[in-house]
Amino acid sequence: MAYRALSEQEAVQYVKELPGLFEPGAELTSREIGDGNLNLVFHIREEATGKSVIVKQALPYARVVGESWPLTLDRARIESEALRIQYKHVPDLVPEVYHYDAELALTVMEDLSDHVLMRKGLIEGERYPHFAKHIGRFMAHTLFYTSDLGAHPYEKKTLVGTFLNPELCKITEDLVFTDPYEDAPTNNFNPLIRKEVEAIWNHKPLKLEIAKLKYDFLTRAEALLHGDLHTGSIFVTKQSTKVIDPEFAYYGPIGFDIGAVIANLLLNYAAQHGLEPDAGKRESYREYLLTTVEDVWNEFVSQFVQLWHKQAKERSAHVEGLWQSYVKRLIADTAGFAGCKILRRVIGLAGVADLNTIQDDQTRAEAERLALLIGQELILKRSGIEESTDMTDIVRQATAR
Ligand code: SR1
Ligand code: MG
Repeated sequence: MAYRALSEQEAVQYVKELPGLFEPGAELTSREIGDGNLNLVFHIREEATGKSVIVKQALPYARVVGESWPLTLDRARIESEALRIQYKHVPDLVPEVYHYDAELALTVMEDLSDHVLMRKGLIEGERYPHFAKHIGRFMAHTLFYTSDLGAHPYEKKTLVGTFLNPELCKITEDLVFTDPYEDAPTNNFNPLIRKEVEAIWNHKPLKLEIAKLKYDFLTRAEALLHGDLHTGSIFVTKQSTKVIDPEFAYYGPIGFDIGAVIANLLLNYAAQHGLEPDAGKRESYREYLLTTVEDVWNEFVSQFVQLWHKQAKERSAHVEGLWQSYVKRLIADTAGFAGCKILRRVIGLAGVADLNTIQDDQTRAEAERLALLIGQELILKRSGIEESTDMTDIVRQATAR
Protein backbone atom coordinates (compact mmCIF):
# COMPACT_ATOMS: atom_id res chain seq x y z
CA MET A 1 0.00 0.00 0.00
CA ALA A 2 1.44 3.40 -0.99
CA TYR A 3 2.13 5.73 1.93
CA ARG A 4 -0.70 7.74 3.42
CA ALA A 5 -1.27 8.91 6.99
CA LEU A 6 -3.88 6.57 8.51
CA SER A 7 -7.10 7.65 10.19
CA GLU A 8 -8.21 5.95 13.42
CA GLN A 9 -10.55 3.68 11.46
CA GLU A 10 -7.92 2.80 8.88
CA ALA A 11 -5.53 1.86 11.67
CA VAL A 12 -8.14 -0.61 13.02
CA GLN A 13 -8.67 -2.07 9.55
CA TYR A 14 -4.92 -2.42 9.09
CA VAL A 15 -4.45 -4.31 12.36
CA LYS A 16 -7.45 -6.57 11.67
CA GLU A 17 -5.83 -7.74 8.46
CA LEU A 18 -2.55 -8.69 10.15
CA PRO A 19 -2.31 -12.42 10.84
CA GLY A 20 -1.86 -13.63 14.42
CA LEU A 21 -2.84 -10.53 16.40
CA PHE A 22 -6.65 -10.62 16.75
CA GLU A 23 -9.29 -13.22 15.90
CA PRO A 24 -11.16 -12.58 12.61
CA GLY A 25 -14.27 -10.52 13.36
CA ALA A 26 -12.81 -9.02 16.56
CA GLU A 27 -14.41 -5.68 17.53
CA LEU A 28 -11.64 -3.13 17.92
CA THR A 29 -11.59 0.50 19.05
CA SER A 30 -8.94 2.99 17.98
CA ARG A 31 -7.71 6.25 19.52
CA GLU A 32 -4.93 8.48 18.23
CA ILE A 33 -2.94 9.28 21.38
CA GLY A 34 0.33 10.69 19.98
CA ASP A 35 1.52 13.65 22.04
CA GLY A 36 5.17 13.60 21.01
CA ASN A 37 6.92 15.91 18.61
CA LEU A 38 6.91 13.76 15.49
CA ASN A 39 4.48 10.85 14.91
CA LEU A 40 0.96 9.42 14.93
CA VAL A 41 0.32 6.84 17.67
CA PHE A 42 -2.87 4.74 17.63
CA HIS A 43 -4.05 2.73 20.60
CA ILE A 44 -6.05 -0.24 19.28
CA ARG A 45 -8.03 -2.29 21.79
CA GLU A 46 -10.44 -5.22 21.78
CA GLU A 47 -12.95 -4.46 24.55
CA ALA A 48 -14.11 -8.08 24.88
CA THR A 49 -10.66 -9.48 25.75
CA GLY A 50 -8.81 -6.34 26.90
CA LYS A 51 -6.11 -7.17 24.35
CA SER A 52 -4.43 -4.11 22.81
CA VAL A 53 -1.58 -3.01 20.56
CA ILE A 54 0.07 0.24 19.54
CA VAL A 55 0.36 1.32 15.91
CA LYS A 56 2.98 4.01 15.47
CA GLN A 57 3.19 5.75 12.11
CA ALA A 58 5.76 8.31 11.01
CA LEU A 59 4.41 11.45 9.33
CA PRO A 60 6.39 12.92 6.42
CA TYR A 61 6.98 16.03 8.53
CA ALA A 62 7.70 16.97 12.15
CA ARG A 63 4.33 17.08 13.89
CA VAL A 64 5.50 19.69 16.41
CA VAL A 65 6.08 22.25 13.63
CA GLY A 66 3.86 21.07 10.77
CA GLU A 67 4.23 20.36 7.05
CA SER A 68 6.76 23.17 6.65
CA TRP A 69 9.35 20.86 8.31
CA PRO A 70 9.58 17.76 6.07
CA LEU A 71 11.14 14.73 7.72
CA THR A 72 12.19 11.35 6.42
CA LEU A 73 9.83 8.38 6.82
CA ASP A 74 12.92 6.20 7.12
CA ARG A 75 12.89 6.98 10.85
CA ALA A 76 10.19 4.28 11.21
CA ARG A 77 12.66 1.70 9.86
CA ILE A 78 15.38 2.99 12.18
CA GLU A 79 13.02 2.75 15.16
CA SER A 80 11.74 -0.75 14.44
CA GLU A 81 15.22 -2.12 13.73
CA ALA A 82 16.68 -0.48 16.84
CA LEU A 83 13.83 -1.88 18.95
CA ARG A 84 14.51 -5.36 17.61
CA ILE A 85 18.22 -5.12 18.42
CA GLN A 86 17.50 -3.78 21.90
CA TYR A 87 14.93 -6.55 22.44
CA LYS A 88 17.64 -9.11 21.70
CA HIS A 89 19.80 -7.73 24.53
CA VAL A 90 17.23 -6.58 27.11
CA PRO A 91 13.83 -8.09 26.20
CA ASP A 92 12.20 -7.00 29.46
CA LEU A 93 13.14 -3.33 28.99
CA VAL A 94 11.65 -2.50 25.55
CA PRO A 95 8.28 -3.09 23.82
CA GLU A 96 8.06 -6.12 21.55
CA VAL A 97 7.71 -5.31 17.83
CA TYR A 98 4.97 -7.40 16.17
CA HIS A 99 5.11 -6.00 12.66
CA TYR A 100 6.86 -3.35 10.55
CA ASP A 101 5.55 -1.92 7.25
CA ALA A 102 8.15 0.00 5.24
CA GLU A 103 5.64 1.47 2.75
CA LEU A 104 3.40 2.93 5.42
CA ALA A 105 6.36 3.76 7.74
CA LEU A 106 4.44 2.02 10.49
CA THR A 107 5.27 -0.29 13.39
CA VAL A 108 2.83 -2.42 15.37
CA MET A 109 4.12 -3.08 18.86
CA GLU A 110 3.31 -4.08 22.42
CA ASP A 111 0.96 -1.72 24.24
CA LEU A 112 2.41 -0.32 27.46
CA SER A 113 -0.68 1.53 28.70
CA ASP A 114 -0.29 0.02 32.16
CA HIS A 115 2.87 2.18 32.42
CA VAL A 116 3.13 5.98 32.61
CA LEU A 117 5.62 8.25 30.91
CA MET A 118 8.39 8.81 33.41
CA ARG A 119 8.34 12.56 32.82
CA LYS A 120 4.69 12.65 33.95
CA GLY A 121 5.47 10.46 36.95
CA LEU A 122 8.33 12.71 38.04
CA ILE A 123 6.20 15.84 37.62
CA GLU A 124 3.67 14.20 39.95
CA GLY A 125 6.42 13.49 42.49
CA GLU A 126 6.45 9.70 42.09
CA ARG A 127 9.52 7.59 42.93
CA TYR A 128 10.69 4.58 40.95
CA PRO A 129 12.87 2.32 43.09
CA HIS A 130 14.05 0.02 40.27
CA PHE A 131 14.55 2.64 37.59
CA ALA A 132 18.30 3.20 38.02
CA LYS A 133 19.04 -0.53 37.95
CA HIS A 134 16.88 -1.00 34.88
CA ILE A 135 18.14 1.94 32.86
CA GLY A 136 21.73 1.14 33.89
CA ARG A 137 21.29 -2.38 32.49
CA PHE A 138 19.50 -1.09 29.37
CA MET A 139 22.39 1.23 28.55
CA ALA A 140 25.20 -1.13 29.58
CA HIS A 141 23.89 -4.02 27.46
CA THR A 142 22.63 -2.18 24.37
CA LEU A 143 25.73 0.01 24.20
CA PHE A 144 28.30 -2.68 25.02
CA TYR A 145 26.98 -5.30 22.60
CA THR A 146 26.76 -2.87 19.67
CA SER A 147 30.22 -1.36 20.30
CA ASP A 148 33.61 -2.59 19.12
CA LEU A 149 33.96 -4.20 22.54
CA GLY A 150 30.96 -6.51 22.20
CA ALA A 151 30.27 -6.86 18.46
CA HIS A 152 32.34 -8.50 15.73
CA PRO A 153 34.08 -5.75 13.72
CA TYR A 154 32.20 -6.67 10.53
CA GLU A 155 28.87 -6.67 12.32
CA LYS A 156 29.62 -3.34 13.96
CA LYS A 157 30.51 -1.69 10.66
CA THR A 158 27.41 -3.10 8.97
CA LEU A 159 25.31 -1.67 11.80
CA VAL A 160 26.97 1.74 11.43
CA GLY A 161 25.70 1.73 7.81
CA THR A 162 22.22 0.52 8.76
CA PHE A 163 21.82 3.34 11.26
CA LEU A 164 23.26 6.37 9.44
CA ASN A 165 20.07 8.35 10.17
CA PRO A 166 21.37 11.67 8.76
CA GLU A 167 18.13 13.66 8.98
CA LEU A 168 17.40 12.91 12.62
CA CYS A 169 21.05 13.40 13.55
CA LYS A 170 20.84 16.83 11.89
CA ILE A 171 17.92 17.73 14.16
CA THR A 172 20.09 16.90 17.17
CA GLU A 173 23.11 18.68 15.70
CA ASP A 174 21.00 21.83 15.29
CA LEU A 175 18.68 21.70 18.30
CA VAL A 176 21.10 20.33 20.92
CA PHE A 177 24.51 21.57 19.76
CA THR A 178 24.04 24.73 17.67
CA ASP A 179 20.86 26.82 17.78
CA PRO A 180 20.53 27.36 21.55
CA TYR A 181 23.97 29.01 21.69
CA GLU A 182 23.22 31.74 19.16
CA ASP A 183 20.23 33.93 18.35
CA ALA A 184 18.56 31.29 16.14
CA PRO A 185 14.94 31.50 14.92
CA THR A 186 14.15 28.03 16.34
CA ASN A 187 14.85 29.17 19.90
CA ASN A 188 11.89 29.49 22.22
CA PHE A 189 12.61 30.69 25.73
CA ASN A 190 10.96 32.60 28.54
CA PRO A 191 11.58 36.34 27.87
CA LEU A 192 12.36 36.77 31.59
CA ILE A 193 15.61 34.82 31.18
CA ARG A 194 16.88 36.74 28.12
CA LYS A 195 19.80 38.24 30.10
CA GLU A 196 21.06 34.77 31.12
CA VAL A 197 20.53 33.40 27.60
CA GLU A 198 22.47 36.30 26.06
CA ALA A 199 25.28 35.68 28.54
CA ILE A 200 25.46 32.12 27.17
CA TRP A 201 25.52 33.39 23.58
CA ASN A 202 28.51 35.56 24.56
CA HIS A 203 30.33 32.98 26.70
CA LYS A 204 33.25 32.03 24.45
CA PRO A 205 34.86 29.32 26.63
CA LEU A 206 31.45 27.63 27.04
CA LYS A 207 30.78 27.76 23.30
CA LEU A 208 34.18 26.20 22.64
CA GLU A 209 33.40 23.27 24.98
CA ILE A 210 29.99 22.78 23.34
CA ALA A 211 31.66 22.82 19.92
CA LYS A 212 34.02 20.05 21.09
CA LEU A 213 31.05 18.00 22.30
CA LYS A 214 29.28 18.56 18.98
CA TYR A 215 32.36 17.36 17.14
CA ASP A 216 32.30 14.18 19.25
CA PHE A 217 28.61 13.70 18.39
CA LEU A 218 29.43 14.14 14.70
CA THR A 219 32.42 11.84 14.55
CA ARG A 220 32.65 9.29 17.38
CA ALA A 221 30.82 6.12 16.24
CA GLU A 222 31.19 4.13 19.49
CA ALA A 223 27.92 2.25 19.81
CA LEU A 224 24.31 2.14 18.61
CA LEU A 225 22.72 4.85 20.72
CA HIS A 226 19.05 5.22 21.51
CA GLY A 227 19.71 8.83 20.52
CA ASP A 228 16.86 10.57 22.39
CA LEU A 229 16.81 8.95 25.82
CA HIS A 230 14.85 11.55 27.78
CA THR A 231 12.16 10.80 30.36
CA GLY A 232 9.45 11.13 27.68
CA SER A 233 11.05 8.11 25.94
CA ILE A 234 10.76 5.96 29.06
CA PHE A 235 7.63 4.26 30.39
CA VAL A 236 7.62 3.19 34.03
CA THR A 237 5.70 1.56 36.83
CA LYS A 238 7.07 1.04 40.34
CA GLN A 239 8.31 -2.38 39.17
CA SER A 240 9.01 -2.02 35.48
CA THR A 241 10.87 0.19 32.99
CA LYS A 242 10.37 0.20 29.21
CA VAL A 243 12.40 2.32 26.82
CA ILE A 244 10.53 3.45 23.69
CA ASP A 245 11.02 5.67 20.64
CA PRO A 246 14.56 4.99 19.36
CA GLU A 247 13.92 6.81 16.06
CA PHE A 248 17.03 8.97 16.65
CA ALA A 249 19.21 5.82 16.92
CA TYR A 250 22.64 6.11 15.27
CA TYR A 251 26.25 5.24 16.00
CA GLY A 252 27.58 7.89 18.34
CA PRO A 253 29.37 8.56 21.63
CA ILE A 254 28.08 6.41 24.51
CA GLY A 255 27.98 9.34 26.94
CA PHE A 256 25.23 10.96 24.85
CA ASP A 257 22.63 8.39 26.02
CA ILE A 258 23.73 8.41 29.66
CA GLY A 259 23.86 12.21 29.60
CA ALA A 260 20.30 12.35 28.26
CA VAL A 261 18.94 10.35 31.21
CA ILE A 262 20.86 12.44 33.74
CA ALA A 263 19.88 15.74 32.06
CA ASN A 264 16.20 14.93 32.27
CA LEU A 265 16.41 13.95 35.94
CA LEU A 266 18.14 17.29 36.55
CA LEU A 267 15.59 19.26 34.53
CA ASN A 268 12.97 17.86 36.89
CA TYR A 269 15.27 18.75 39.81
CA ALA A 270 15.40 22.38 38.64
CA ALA A 271 11.64 22.41 38.00
CA GLN A 272 10.93 21.37 41.61
CA HIS A 273 11.32 25.07 42.35
CA GLY A 274 7.87 25.56 40.85
CA LEU A 275 6.40 22.06 41.05
CA GLU A 276 6.62 21.43 44.80
CA PRO A 277 5.60 24.37 47.03
CA ASP A 278 6.41 22.61 50.33
CA ALA A 279 10.12 23.28 51.01
CA GLY A 280 10.62 20.08 53.04
CA LYS A 281 9.07 17.83 50.43
CA ARG A 282 10.92 19.67 47.67
CA GLU A 283 14.25 19.08 49.41
CA SER A 284 13.56 15.41 49.93
CA TYR A 285 12.42 14.86 46.32
CA ARG A 286 15.51 16.65 45.07
CA GLU A 287 17.66 14.33 47.18
CA TYR A 288 15.83 11.37 45.62
CA LEU A 289 16.59 12.75 42.14
CA LEU A 290 20.28 13.27 42.94
CA THR A 291 20.58 9.78 44.39
CA THR A 292 18.96 8.50 41.20
CA VAL A 293 21.51 10.41 39.09
CA GLU A 294 24.32 8.76 41.07
CA ASP A 295 22.69 5.34 40.87
CA VAL A 296 22.13 5.60 37.11
CA TRP A 297 25.82 6.23 36.50
CA ASN A 298 26.97 3.67 39.09
CA GLU A 299 24.64 0.95 37.78
CA PHE A 300 25.62 1.65 34.21
CA VAL A 301 29.34 1.65 34.87
CA SER A 302 29.41 -1.44 37.07
CA GLN A 303 27.44 -3.48 34.51
CA PHE A 304 29.37 -2.10 31.54
CA VAL A 305 32.75 -2.84 33.12
CA GLN A 306 31.58 -6.32 34.12
CA LEU A 307 30.63 -7.00 30.49
CA TRP A 308 33.97 -5.56 29.42
CA HIS A 309 35.90 -8.01 31.64
CA LYS A 310 33.79 -11.06 30.82
CA GLN A 311 32.68 -10.53 27.23
CA ALA A 312 34.99 -8.16 25.37
CA LYS A 313 36.33 -9.92 22.25
CA GLU A 314 38.40 -6.97 21.06
CA ARG A 315 41.92 -7.88 22.17
CA SER A 316 43.06 -4.32 22.90
CA ALA A 317 40.25 -4.09 25.47
CA HIS A 318 42.33 -6.25 27.79
CA VAL A 319 45.45 -4.08 27.68
CA GLU A 320 46.15 -2.96 31.24
CA GLY A 321 44.69 0.42 32.11
CA LEU A 322 42.40 0.77 29.07
CA TRP A 323 39.05 0.29 30.78
CA GLN A 324 39.94 2.80 33.48
CA SER A 325 40.90 5.49 31.00
CA TYR A 326 37.79 4.72 28.91
CA VAL A 327 35.51 5.12 31.94
CA LYS A 328 37.26 8.34 32.97
CA ARG A 329 36.58 9.87 29.57
CA LEU A 330 33.05 8.47 29.56
CA ILE A 331 31.95 10.18 32.77
CA ALA A 332 33.30 13.50 31.50
CA ASP A 333 31.44 12.99 28.18
CA THR A 334 28.29 12.09 30.10
CA ALA A 335 28.40 15.29 32.14
CA GLY A 336 29.12 17.41 29.04
CA PHE A 337 26.29 15.93 27.00
CA ALA A 338 23.95 16.19 29.99
CA GLY A 339 24.81 19.90 30.18
CA CYS A 340 24.00 20.47 26.48
CA LYS A 341 20.74 18.56 26.83
CA ILE A 342 19.72 20.74 29.77
CA LEU A 343 20.54 24.00 28.00
CA ARG A 344 18.70 23.03 24.82
CA ARG A 345 15.48 22.25 26.73
CA VAL A 346 15.51 25.71 28.35
CA ILE A 347 16.60 27.83 25.38
CA GLY A 348 15.76 25.89 22.23
CA LEU A 349 12.83 24.38 20.38
CA ALA A 350 10.98 21.57 22.19
CA GLY A 351 11.05 22.37 25.90
CA VAL A 352 10.03 19.97 28.65
CA ALA A 353 6.74 19.79 30.53
CA ASP A 354 8.63 19.70 33.86
CA LEU A 355 9.46 23.39 33.37
CA ASN A 356 6.65 24.40 31.04
CA THR A 357 3.89 23.36 33.43
CA ILE A 358 5.07 25.94 35.98
CA GLN A 359 2.31 28.51 35.51
CA ASP A 360 3.86 31.59 37.07
CA ASP A 361 6.40 33.14 34.64
CA GLN A 362 8.65 34.46 37.44
CA THR A 363 8.78 31.14 39.27
CA ARG A 364 9.43 29.33 35.99
CA ALA A 365 12.24 31.78 35.19
CA GLU A 366 13.89 31.02 38.56
CA ALA A 367 13.73 27.28 37.85
CA GLU A 368 15.08 27.85 34.33
CA ARG A 369 17.98 29.95 35.64
CA LEU A 370 18.95 27.10 37.94
CA ALA A 371 18.78 24.66 35.02
CA LEU A 372 20.98 26.97 32.91
CA LEU A 373 23.53 27.19 35.71
CA ILE A 374 23.62 23.43 36.23
CA GLY A 375 23.96 22.81 32.49
CA GLN A 376 26.85 25.23 32.09
CA GLU A 377 28.71 23.95 35.15
CA LEU A 378 28.44 20.34 33.97
CA ILE A 379 29.94 21.31 30.61
CA LEU A 380 32.72 23.54 31.95
CA LYS A 381 33.76 21.32 34.85
CA ARG A 382 33.42 17.97 33.11
CA SER A 383 37.12 17.20 32.77
CA GLY A 384 37.45 17.17 36.58
CA ILE A 385 34.57 14.72 37.09
CA GLU A 386 35.61 11.22 38.16
CA GLU A 387 32.74 9.96 40.32
CA SER A 388 28.97 10.28 40.11
CA THR A 389 29.08 12.35 43.30
CA ASP A 390 31.25 14.93 41.51
CA MET A 391 28.25 15.53 39.21
CA THR A 392 25.76 15.82 42.05
CA ASP A 393 28.14 18.09 44.01
CA ILE A 394 28.12 20.46 41.05
CA VAL A 395 24.31 20.46 41.16
CA ARG A 396 24.24 21.09 44.92
CA GLN A 397 26.71 23.97 44.60
CA ALA A 398 24.73 25.52 41.74
CA THR A 399 21.55 25.28 43.83
CA ALA A 400 23.22 26.99 46.78
CA ARG A 401 24.46 29.96 44.67
C1 SR1 B 1 11.55 18.52 15.89
S1 SR1 B 1 11.90 17.28 17.00
C2 SR1 B 1 12.28 18.04 18.51
C3 SR1 B 1 12.82 17.12 19.51
O1 SR1 B 1 11.89 16.08 19.78
C4 SR1 B 1 12.58 14.86 19.95
O2 SR1 B 1 12.16 14.20 21.09
C5 SR1 B 1 14.05 15.20 19.97
O3 SR1 B 1 14.53 15.45 21.27
C6 SR1 B 1 14.09 16.41 19.13
O4 SR1 B 1 15.24 17.19 19.32
MG1 MG C 1 10.55 10.76 20.64
